Amino acid sequence: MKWGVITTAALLAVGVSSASAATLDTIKQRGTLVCGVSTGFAGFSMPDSQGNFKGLDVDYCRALAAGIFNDPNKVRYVALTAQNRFTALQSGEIDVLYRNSTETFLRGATLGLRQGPINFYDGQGFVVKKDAGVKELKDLKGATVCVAQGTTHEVTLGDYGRANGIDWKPLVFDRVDTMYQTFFGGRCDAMTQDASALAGAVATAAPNPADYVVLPITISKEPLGPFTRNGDEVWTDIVAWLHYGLVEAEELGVTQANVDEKAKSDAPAVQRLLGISGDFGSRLGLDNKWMQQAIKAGGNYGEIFERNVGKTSPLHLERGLNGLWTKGGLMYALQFK
Ligand SMILES: N[C@@H](CCC(=O)N[C@@H](CS)C(=O)NCC(=O)O)C(=O)O
Repeated sequence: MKWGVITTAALLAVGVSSASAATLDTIKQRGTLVCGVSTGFAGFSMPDSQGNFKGLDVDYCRALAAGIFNDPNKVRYVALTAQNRFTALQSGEIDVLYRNSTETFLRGATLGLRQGPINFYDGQGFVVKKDAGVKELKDLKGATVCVAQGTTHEVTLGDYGRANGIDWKPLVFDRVDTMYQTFFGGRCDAMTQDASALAGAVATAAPNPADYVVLPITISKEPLGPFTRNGDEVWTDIVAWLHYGLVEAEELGVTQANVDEKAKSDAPAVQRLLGISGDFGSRLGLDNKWMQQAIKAGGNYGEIFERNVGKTSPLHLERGLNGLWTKGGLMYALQFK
């Protein structure tokens, strides 16, 4: 009996270390994390005028690099379209995909990929010109609707139109910049994508943002989160616990500014999160202070949200579903225990 237990434990330990050998070891040897992001989606991942990527997804890449290397700049960004994002991960071109990607049954079950904790709850929305007088989706009967290829939106647009007798005509784009140019150039009556992306598009790509309105209607759930490859449970765990750690930090009031001070706290939950007790990081092949390093890089979940997409950002989004569970939202961290 005793032997049986020891043997099982030993086998499990071997299994864990061989899985972790893959992605984390490759990243450590390379000295850089390779993060798949979008080609340009304001608020989530978008290069600034110097070519530096900025956004909520980018801040997750930075926090992850900081957790591994204690340096948020040790990231190489690979800009991916909706069409080529999953193949880039399958082929090993990137270590992790943080690219406003909706988690679905088929993406989880058929692509050889894992879906991590949701870092943004979104929904498919519509933007129209204010003077078009569109009040509800039925007003878009016969309308041309710009939509991006390879997205959940392409499918949902068709399903919703058929189910509700709205004969809109999809105009499908491979490149999002061409889609924006076409819509803002007046060729489509409406454009559909994640509501957050529409807010970003109006704020950054519209010739005159005040001329457009994002309708207060969504036709789907779009839970966005990170993707990793099957077969590397440790790496998938690291990506998952990074998110839980950033949400837990918000719950516990640990911020980018006070993380050093909080590391001296004797509150058990804070000590475990920040690696003062519990040895959590080393169980994943990381420094025990990995979450301290990650929080120092860009703050907790709430700080990342506010800076990139919140009320004071160009997107002006409310926390809504992305608020903490204690404040009516869906952000809920598993415990570091
Ligand atoms: N969340 C949806 C849509 C994601 C998506 O790719 N959206 C397009 C626009 S609707 C985008 O962000 N494109 C940015 C880019 O291609 O760089 C999905 O996972 O299918």
